[in-house]
Amino acid sequence: MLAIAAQIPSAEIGAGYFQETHPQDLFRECSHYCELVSGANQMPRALEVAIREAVGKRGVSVVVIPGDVALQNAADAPAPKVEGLLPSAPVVTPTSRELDRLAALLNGEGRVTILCGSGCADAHDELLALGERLKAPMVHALRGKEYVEWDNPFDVGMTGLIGFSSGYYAMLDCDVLLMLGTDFPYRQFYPQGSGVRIAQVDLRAENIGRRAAVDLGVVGDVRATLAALLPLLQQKRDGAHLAQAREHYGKARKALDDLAVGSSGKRLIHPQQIAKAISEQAAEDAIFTCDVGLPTVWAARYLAMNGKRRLIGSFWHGSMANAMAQAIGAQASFPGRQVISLSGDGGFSMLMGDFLSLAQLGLPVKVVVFNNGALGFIELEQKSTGFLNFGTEFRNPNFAAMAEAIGIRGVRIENPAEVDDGIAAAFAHDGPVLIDAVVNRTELAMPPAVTLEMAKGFTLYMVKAVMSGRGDEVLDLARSNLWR
Ligand SMILES: Cc1ncc(C[n+]2csc(CCOP(=O)(O)OP(=O)(O)O)c2C)c(N)n1
Ligand SMILES: [Mg+2]
Repeated sequence: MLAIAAQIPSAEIGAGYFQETHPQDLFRECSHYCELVSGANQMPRALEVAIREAVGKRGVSVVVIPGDVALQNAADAPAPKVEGLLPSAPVVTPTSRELDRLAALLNGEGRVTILCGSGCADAHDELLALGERLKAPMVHALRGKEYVEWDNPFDVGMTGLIGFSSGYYAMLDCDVLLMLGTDFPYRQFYPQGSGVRIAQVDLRAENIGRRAAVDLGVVGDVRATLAALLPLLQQKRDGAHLAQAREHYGKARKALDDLAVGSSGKRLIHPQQIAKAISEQAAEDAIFTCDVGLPTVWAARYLAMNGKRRLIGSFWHGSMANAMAQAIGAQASFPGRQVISLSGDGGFSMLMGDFLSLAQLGLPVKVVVFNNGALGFIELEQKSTGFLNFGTEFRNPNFAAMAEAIGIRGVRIENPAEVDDGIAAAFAHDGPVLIDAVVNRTELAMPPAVTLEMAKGFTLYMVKAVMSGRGDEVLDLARSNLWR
């Protein structure tokens, strides 16, 4: 992404002028490249550098230009050559020595678990061959979900705060952990202690070893590395580790699916039911975006990927209100694809003015608001750490009626029996739609009898246990850690 940010007139910079900020400072933290252009003679070179940085590092570049500089006559510079501006991505394969070392580690005795991140994009075939060869369960980080989970008999779910217990335990209970294209940041979820050996494959050398102490780090892209590695790997015979992890995953999956059923007659919609219905009714190549907060949890657990669908969120910065904004960008870039925003009521309200853009620009985005009347995720954090929830409640309008008032189709769903038809009608509409899904506020099971004392120092595990829907796990954790 290349962003061009305007600056105040160059003669006024540093004088505390009207509207003065320093955009190059503001955006520095969330971009790879961010520079002020002070004169026409820096152009087009600064712009070319910005483009190369954004493409090469697959991220954001920002060029800051004062209006008067933008209006200066172009410098007498040669036109850029497109070939040199957008080089194609390299194929990076480790040396044969490194591949031999990695193969030796994986060929040794012991149960292997694989942790997959977004670096596994385009490597589905190689991953499956690897899982088969090593009889290894695969856990994914959230950003790996869209590349790893589908049609994958080795998948045992996600790890992390909002992950599955099966993902967590498959990583904890192994002898060798192989990290593939992942920078999964929560160190607490990596196996601790000396018993487990860790190998990491990543294209970015600087990422190796920064989350967990690795025994072997290999620089390469996942697909090319696996293709070169596979011929060196022996077929493992013992499938017990994989079978155990799969069984655990099957149970976790079933428990989650059981939560996604709506009981008719009961006027309480589980948000899980909404998410599952969205997944079942969405197009084969739909682009989903999900808000930070509980919508990310529902997306991670109930949206089925297939290699053609995409799932986009603020998975790194974790910045609220991302989903509709990302959906606008996705729909503008792919006018022919179905784009569905899983928005929180908090997130949606935060950037509600931009909702008008859907009508203004004619973007047929389907915005699903999980209307739970609260900053649900925060409420959960408060409760699960022993605090009374505070300042989290909303007095919401009828979002569907509001949408209709501004010329966008609004569908309000208040009853489990209306979910399937309501979503079908909304998706069939040829234009933007808002689905106001009135869902249960307190959805995830609270651990019984948590005291502040117990919660101290266990925040992460508490929240994790709550997320897994199993309050009793918290007591187990507290018992084994505190009362030993
Ligand atoms: C800009 C920003 N502000 C605050 C937060 C902290 N935060 C994370 S999730 C969340 C609540 C989200 O509420 P909502 O959009 O209603 O989703 P819910 O969890 O209720 O489904 C908050 C306040 C954040 N991540 N980003
Ligand atoms: Mg909410």
